[in-house]
Amino acid sequence: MPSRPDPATGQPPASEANTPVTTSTADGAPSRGNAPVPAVDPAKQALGWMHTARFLTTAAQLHHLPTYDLPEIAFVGRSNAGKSTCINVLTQQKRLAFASKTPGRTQHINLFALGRQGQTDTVLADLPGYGYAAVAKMDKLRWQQVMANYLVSRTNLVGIVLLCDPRHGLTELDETLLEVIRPRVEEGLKFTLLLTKADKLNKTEAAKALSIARLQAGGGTVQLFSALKKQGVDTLALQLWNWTHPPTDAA
Ligand SMILES: Nc1nc2c(ncn2[C@@H]2O[C@H](COP(=O)(O)OP(=O)(O)O)[C@@H](O)[C@H]2O)c(=O)[nH]1
Ligand SMILES: [Mg+2]
Repeated sequence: MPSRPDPATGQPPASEANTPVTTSTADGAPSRGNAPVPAVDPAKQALGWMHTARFLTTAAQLHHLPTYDLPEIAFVGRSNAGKSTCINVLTQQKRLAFASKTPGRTQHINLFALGRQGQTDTVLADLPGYGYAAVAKMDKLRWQQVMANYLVSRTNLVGIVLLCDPRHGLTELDETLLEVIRPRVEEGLKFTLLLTKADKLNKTEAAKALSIARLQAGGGTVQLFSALKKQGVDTLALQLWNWTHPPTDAA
């Protein structure tokens, strides 16, 4: 059976790793030598892994961005979609992604490192937000070029989280981005569309937003997320863990 390593230790999940050892008693009857170990919640462990996030580096331009021989997950979305808030809630660090709000850094690509004991096993990339109210056409084109180049040139990229405020729906720039992403998703790139600020929707609106987004996303998963209500945080943490730690056939 395939097994995944444990987010906390890099070892197989407790349920498998700690399978009690069967020994024999004096009368030859099998008995369990080890006391049962409580099951570990994989989502909690994934959150623990997310919490190890630390600032790695920043670059104003793509060609200045170092490439690491590690799986990378990119967070993209229009400005104000809730990207910084999502990264902060996910990593349970109040100011991690807001660092990118410091003047001059808003258009930078910021990388964060994830991994226990300072051993980086995954890189998170916070890509510049896009779609400011009065963004110049040239800026739009430049941004699209940066995104397209990023998606094509980051050979270590394993997954993309696209954030969208469902009250505004997918914008033209989201659609453009999806067109670049889709062929890569078909090649195996992981993708999820996060509908942010879900706390602002009632049940009917949420269901409607999900079904529309599923049609538009065309691949990957679509999920509701609320930083305020902590909705979807566990699911996303576990999903990112699974993207970067695919099961190994330990058969
Ligand atoms: N109600 C609500 N507001 C949110 C949520 N996430 C972010 N926001 C707000 O949306 C605004 C933009 O968030 P921010 O993370 O800075 O967006 P970014 O530009 O995509 O990084 C801020 O005022 C946040 O407080 C959420 O889950 N619920
Ligand atoms: Mg931001």
